[in-house]
Amino acid sequence: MLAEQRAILIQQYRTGPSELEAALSETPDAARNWRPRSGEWTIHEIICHCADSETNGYLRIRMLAAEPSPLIVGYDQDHWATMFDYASLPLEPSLLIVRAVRDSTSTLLDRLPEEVWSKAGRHSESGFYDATTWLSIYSVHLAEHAEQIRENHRRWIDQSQIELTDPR
Ligand code: NI
Repeated sequence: MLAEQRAILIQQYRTGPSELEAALSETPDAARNWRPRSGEWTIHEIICHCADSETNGYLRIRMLAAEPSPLIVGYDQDHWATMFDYASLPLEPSLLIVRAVRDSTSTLLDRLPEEVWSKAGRHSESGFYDATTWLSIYSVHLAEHAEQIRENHRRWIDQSQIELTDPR
């Protein structure tokens, strides 16, 4: 990957928390715990997932940069959501975590030496994984979840209207 492309992805990574916060701020409280469908996350759970995923990402890029043969350990994100009962967790610490992880790691990314970007690591489930793999995934991670929040919100509005017009 060219340094210019990388700089664009790092910039996307940096602005992720603002996108997530903006999407969340547009949703009313009543929509945040609404589950679109069994097995899908609520808006509240999406935010909690972001905190856990981003902290994994925080550690992963540091392992990739600093360790000689980095091993990235996969995890079952749906299991984490039920295991840690995301639905009952407070939202604010998760938002603070996401913001702090990204602010801290953006600075680190700007300063990584060139050779780090192509140093091979391994993911316990998906195999080959290097810092460029990492950046491709995490640069869009929060933007994708911001879109998922907007989509949940749209669907919540739709079903609210169905309920309102439903003859009883
Ligand atoms: Ni995710």
